[in-house]
Amino acid sequence: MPYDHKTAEPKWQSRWEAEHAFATDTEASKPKIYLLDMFPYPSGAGLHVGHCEGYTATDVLARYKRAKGFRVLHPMGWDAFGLPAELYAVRTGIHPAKTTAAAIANFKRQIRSLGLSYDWSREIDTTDPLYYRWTQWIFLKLFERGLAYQDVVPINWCPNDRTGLANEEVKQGRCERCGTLVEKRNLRQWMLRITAYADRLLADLEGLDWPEGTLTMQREWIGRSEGADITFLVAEGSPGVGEPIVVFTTRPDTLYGATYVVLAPEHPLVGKVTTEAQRTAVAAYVEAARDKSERERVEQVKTKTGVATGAFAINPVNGVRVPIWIADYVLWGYGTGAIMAVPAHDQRDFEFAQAFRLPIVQVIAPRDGSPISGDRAFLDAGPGVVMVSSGPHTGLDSDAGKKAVIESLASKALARPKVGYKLRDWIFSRQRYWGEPIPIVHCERCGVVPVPEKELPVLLPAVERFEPSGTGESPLATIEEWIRTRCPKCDGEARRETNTMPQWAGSCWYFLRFLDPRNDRAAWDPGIERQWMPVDVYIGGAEHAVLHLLYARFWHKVLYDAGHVSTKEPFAKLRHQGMVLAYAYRDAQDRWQGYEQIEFRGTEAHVKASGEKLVASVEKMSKSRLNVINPDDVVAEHGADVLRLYEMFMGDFEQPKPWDTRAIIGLVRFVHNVWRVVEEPKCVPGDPHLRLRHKIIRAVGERIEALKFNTAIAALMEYVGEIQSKGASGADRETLLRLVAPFAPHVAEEGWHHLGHATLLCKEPWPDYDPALTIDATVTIAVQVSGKMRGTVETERGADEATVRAAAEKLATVTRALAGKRIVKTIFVPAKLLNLVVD
Ligand code: ANZ
Ligand code: ZN
Repeated sequence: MPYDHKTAEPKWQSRWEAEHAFATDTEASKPKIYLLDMFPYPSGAGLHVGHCEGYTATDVLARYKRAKGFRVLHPMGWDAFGLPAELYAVRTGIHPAKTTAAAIANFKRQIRSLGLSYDWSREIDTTDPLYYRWTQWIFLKLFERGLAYQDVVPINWCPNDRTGLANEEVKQGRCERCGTLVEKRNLRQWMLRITAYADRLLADLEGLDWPEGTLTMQREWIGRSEGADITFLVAEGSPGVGEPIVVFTTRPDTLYGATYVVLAPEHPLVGKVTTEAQRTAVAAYVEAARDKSERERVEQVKTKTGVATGAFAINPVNGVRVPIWIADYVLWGYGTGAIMAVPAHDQRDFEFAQAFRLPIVQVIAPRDGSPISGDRAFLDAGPGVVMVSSGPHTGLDSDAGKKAVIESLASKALARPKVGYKLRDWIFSRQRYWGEPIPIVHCERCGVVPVPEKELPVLLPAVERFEPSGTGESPLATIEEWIRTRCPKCDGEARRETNTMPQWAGSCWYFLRFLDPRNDRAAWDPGIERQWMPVDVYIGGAEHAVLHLLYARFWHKVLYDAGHVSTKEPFAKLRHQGMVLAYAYRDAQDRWQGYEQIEFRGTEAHVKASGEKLVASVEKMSKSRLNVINPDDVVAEHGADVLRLYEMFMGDFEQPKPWDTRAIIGLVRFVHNVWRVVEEPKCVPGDPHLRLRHKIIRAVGERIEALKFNTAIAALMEYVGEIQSKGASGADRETLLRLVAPFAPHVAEEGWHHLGHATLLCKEPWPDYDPALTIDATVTIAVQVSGKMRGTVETERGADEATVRAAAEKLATVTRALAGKRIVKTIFVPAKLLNLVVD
């Protein structure tokens, strides 16, 4: 009887569920492993094959580790607050809770159809008041520790979505969501002091088993740089004479080459120092700069813009009068918002100086006197670089020079060492409805008062309209009866905070709630926390390299400091699944066939074969391109096992790879072949595949552990091919099913049942292997005569010298070479080589 996935898959899924097969084992004597997926935003579009890739990988690990005797925590939930549901509500009037519930139901149906072995009794939903009660509780912890505060800040404002955006949500000056150019607006905001943790967020990256690229992105995002604040005083004859202009520089060694100073357009000194003659031009420039976002300003490499103030400042190290300019390549939010410009040694300053004909003075040079090109030398500080034309500091190497320059000015209080960070405090409020209410009330007498813990959660009230007010306030600001409350401190009249938390909040700690999801007295039990944390393997998309993964680390450290968690870091090991791409044109699959060496560059796949280089084009899967593969279709046509196997077999787990509809057939055949082995009525006598079987057990286990799923499946294919053509023993059949089970659990259960077992295969242990049996029994030994290769002999592994020599001397080629000669010495390398040295 052929295998029918359509009946088998739902049958086993129901049985697993009925028997609670994947309930978390809490047996403390077993080793633990916490395997976590980045939980999805339940969008209306449903599951993507990219989701399936990551989820299948953790599921293979989970099933494998359970079989290896681990207690496995493998939960799933929903990151369900967010803008899409709210925008949909604005359009249709349907409450976000409704659309969210429908999307969750659909996601859950899809995930169940894949046979993923989650412990559903731990399911969580960030929009559930029983969950966000604790998100609000953590906010109070942040508030208590002075890490949550209000500030009026220029925020990125999306005029289309009518809400503030975090820096991370702005891409090239545009709203990441809708692409509208982002404006600046001054609004009262809640801020989280993530900068207080900058050094620890940086230092603790050291101990993490994370992809190098992600570590680098976090380091760059934090952007620590050591340097100094140096003071230039406004010169005689300029407005604002004597005012200090403090600049931040990482290169005090270049101070003698500072030929002008630049203020950010927002700098408060701009008005003070601008001369009458320049007033109009400066005002116009400042106005224009207001609408550009920070990132946009940094990225405008080509066209430097700026305007002179007409004023001058004094370079503190040599007394030279330098002009004061205003330019938007200097950011108000970084350092001091003012720089000393050293055009000879800084690329941006060089371009600016060229455009505005400002002097360029070289003050550092290679120590060995090697020439530099023209008047610029963008040399990094380091031992090979010395200061030149720098008065008493001339000849010092750049690192010693930095210190010396700071020291020489420190006595006059014109310089002090400083560490700068790119990291900004996190703008934590959103003027939105569909988010966690910030648990704060504003009292006229007491000011900002936290809602007492026992009054949490602050529930989202029912509303009729979801449109943001457009004044910068949340839709909650229109619900008077909700806003009006009593002050927890003085019991006087007070008003609720109407801002909500950003979408990132719920995902900052969900992995902790999974530990103890139904606890209604605490966010989690500390004893349980110690039994499971940290997350051992965390799998999700690389797009979260700096947002979620930085915020969650920050919250975790705060919780650690407050004594609520036992580990400094939440995620010990992190891996990103490679993106699943689509071919950009129809015949690309034909060009692809038979080529193995693929290199992805952007959206192109370069295929190398016998010297010629073919290019296939690949692209992201997207609705607009009509190239999205719906997992439902694949499950319906081929079954979940085939989808799972294909996702794992497509290529290296961490590399991008295109979906190739035709290659699926290979996996359909594999499932079919597994079934045929099981169905074959007779077993072969004896145990002809003993060594191969042990080898495969070893290979599959090792490759799963290394996340080399594609090569694990390749080993299984080899094994199936061999036992199918030569006949399987009883041990072969059962082992095959055990090894296939993590990848294709349904056909494996069906086969197990067919072999007469009443137990569930997912509860069975992983087979052991004997290391000795994983090594080939026979070896090929090279035979040399006086170092010259004369042939090979096959012997038992472990054969001694005499045995090998006896076999070697039977070879005609060897006999000929030895004829008439005397063996004076033998060199024997067991299992490798025998060299008969003759005189
Ligand atoms: C003089 C100099 C000479 C600089 C030189 C660099 C090279 P990182 O390393 O990224 O921290 N800078 C300081 N504040 C700035 C701001 N608000 N907007 C734009 N640029 C700013 O960069 C520090 C360097 O960036 C500082 O060192 C300063 O330029 C510039 F050969 O000072 B430097
Ligand atoms: Zn009060």
